[in-house]
Amino acid sequence: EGVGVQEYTGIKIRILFDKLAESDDQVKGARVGAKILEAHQSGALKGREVSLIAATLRPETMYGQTNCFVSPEITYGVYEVGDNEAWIVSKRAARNMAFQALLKKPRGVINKIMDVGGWDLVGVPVKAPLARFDAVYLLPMEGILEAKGTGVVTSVPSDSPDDYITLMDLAKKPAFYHVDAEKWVKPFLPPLPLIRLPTWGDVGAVKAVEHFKVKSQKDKKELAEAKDALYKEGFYQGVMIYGPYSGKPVQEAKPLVRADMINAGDAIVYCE
Ligand code: A2H
Repeated sequence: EGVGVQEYTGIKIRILFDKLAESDDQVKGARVGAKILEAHQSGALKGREVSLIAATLRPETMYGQTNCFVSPEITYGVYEVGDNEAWIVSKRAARNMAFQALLKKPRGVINKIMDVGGWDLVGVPVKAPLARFDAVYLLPMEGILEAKGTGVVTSVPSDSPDDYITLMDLAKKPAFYHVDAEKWVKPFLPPLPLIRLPTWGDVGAVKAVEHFKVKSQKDKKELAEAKDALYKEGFYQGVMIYGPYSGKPVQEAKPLVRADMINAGDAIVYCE
């Protein structure tokens, strides 16, 4: 990484507590989302809207979200934002956010309401802004770095080889990954076309993963090749083929989609 500032779009992924309360899904023998649900029903989160903030460099792809990834290895914090909200992010991100005056005012103040482990969130239903689905699910991803972004990665399998191969792994080995693939993964696949690329066509990540023979997340070399090839074209030659900016180049659509989400209260600017 250079010395420059990376400016992310922080996407608000809202927890759907009513839907969570109705579900009796289990993960690793425990009720899905039990800790966060209890805090919302009768504890420290009562009356608050609770969102995970996912850091992305590709806001124009948000129409293609099929789920959101958390790391099973990260303990996240749940932080007070204003009087009625709470955000789930890594501790490191919370510190940066506080100094960007994004959390509780004044600048620099951090009020952590509780901790929540990545595993405590797997299977929780959420609303992802601009996604084609009313509800999607939080799923585990091993490769999430705690030292980057917010530690929360929203998933666009049509355009991100990392996201696509992770979902393939979860669908193939649900018992190993402790996920209910029939309910949380398969209904959202295959990925639908969003961006057209000259070489990689309309669902670029799928084509690149197949071309470079990426069989699982563990094929690091092949995965890196797929990403290189795809991202080289993505920014300069991609054209939107879905949504209100259909027909526009990705470069033009990106700031427009971002501004739409920020104006709707569905996204923030987050820098590090
Ligand atoms: B991107 P950069 Cl469709 N650990 O969003 C691992 N990956 C992370 C992360 C973390 N802690 N935080 C964010 N990311 C991902 C969309 C997307 C992304 C598409 C295509 C490419 C792409 C949907 N996932 O990123 O190292 C997030 O995934 C390609 C680089 O700061 C974020 O944008 O440059 C991107 O990596 C940020 O990576």
